[in-house]
Amino acid sequence: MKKNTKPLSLRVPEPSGRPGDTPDFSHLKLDAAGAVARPDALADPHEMRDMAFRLVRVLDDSGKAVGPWDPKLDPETLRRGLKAMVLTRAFDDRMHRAHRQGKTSFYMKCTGEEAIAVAQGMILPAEDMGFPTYRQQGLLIARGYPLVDMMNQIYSNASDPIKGRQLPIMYSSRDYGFFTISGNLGTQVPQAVGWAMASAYKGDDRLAISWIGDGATAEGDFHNALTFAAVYRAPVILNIVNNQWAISSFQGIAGGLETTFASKAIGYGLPALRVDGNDFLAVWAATQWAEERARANRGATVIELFTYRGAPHSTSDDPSRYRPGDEHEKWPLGDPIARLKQHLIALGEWSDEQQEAAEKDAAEQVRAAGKESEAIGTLGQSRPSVKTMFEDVFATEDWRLVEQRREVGV
Ligand SMILES: Cc1ncc(C[n+]2csc(CCOP(=O)(O)OP(=O)(O)O)c2C)c(N)n1
Repeated sequence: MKKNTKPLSLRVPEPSGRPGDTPDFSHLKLDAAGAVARPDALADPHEMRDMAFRLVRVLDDSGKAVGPWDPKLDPETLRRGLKAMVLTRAFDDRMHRAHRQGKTSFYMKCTGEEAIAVAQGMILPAEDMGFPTYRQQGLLIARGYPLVDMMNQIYSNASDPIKGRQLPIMYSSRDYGFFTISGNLGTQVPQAVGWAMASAYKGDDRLAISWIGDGATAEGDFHNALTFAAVYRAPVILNIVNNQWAISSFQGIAGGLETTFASKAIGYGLPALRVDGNDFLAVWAATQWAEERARANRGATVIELFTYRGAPHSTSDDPSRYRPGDEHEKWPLGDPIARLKQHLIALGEWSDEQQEAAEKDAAEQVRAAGKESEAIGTLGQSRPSVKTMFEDVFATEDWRLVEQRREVGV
């Protein structure tokens, strides 16, 4: 056996801060707003590889939209986006509280990530199927899905659209372009690619869009999906939401330390954009770029959305055990709601009073939906008929299930 000068050892990546440490983001290389060029949407992937290592940003520190990626949205669209983000946050806050009050068994917030699903849900029509994770509730909210139906699902009550069969927040709505959420991380990405392949195979006009977290990119499904998307030029937008954390694991453990998540696309021959995920305008512009490309039959785009998970991973998590308590406040890309608000105010199209009114209105919408849903029942107070437990296992009735149902006496 050969001897090394030093025994071999493994490197185990560690985050830049642990509880009690001062948050340190000095290692991040953040492009200034407006600094990154905008390639033609039909560009060849090899001509734009550097995009995977840059950061597309539109809103500067004073809230001004600058540079070639400014999507030049009209104030009405901006206000709609802001209100949808505010509503998403209000919904999260109420449902998180509902968990603490014992009204539901589980909840997950998307605090700090609202711009992503809201902007993308506004750009693409519901005919373009979304393949979300559990952190894209903004997609349903931006598309006007009834809040009361979301709550009924969370409470697994008698009006739960998916009949109490799933963990809270695992929504499903074909009509709103929201593919059934699965608890198994990453599975939705190859499914999105397959859906997009089917659309192209049929000569249809519809696109697919998927999301995956930074942690889940370590799943094999993510890599299989990229191969298929590239080989067949599937009309799909493949988002990676890099919120820095996968429960208690920092993004370096999933492979984000040596390179960017966007750059993983390069090895598959796919174009990649890396975007400030807390900048509503940058998310909008990048998504439109990818959409234009897909609609022109140039295939898939990978978009890394650089953001920060502001809330605990879920109601079962306590982040103070593994990261500095004030890390979120120190996040250099700020808060997506505050930044869009600042932009609209700078344009003279919004005010602190209007913001306050919008927040009050959102809280009121959520409260009204809450009352309606809670009247049907919170966790355990009302539930779908036990009989439905045996339905939809197969498309047609199966004698074994019929027997089991009879044994239960329903
Ligand atoms: C295949 C699989 N492995 C593990 C889990 C448990 N799990 C649920 S969420 C999660 C972290 C995911 O982190 P990330 O992909 O970064 O998304 P985020 O929660 O940060 O949005 C893990 C490990 C799971 N649901 N499925």
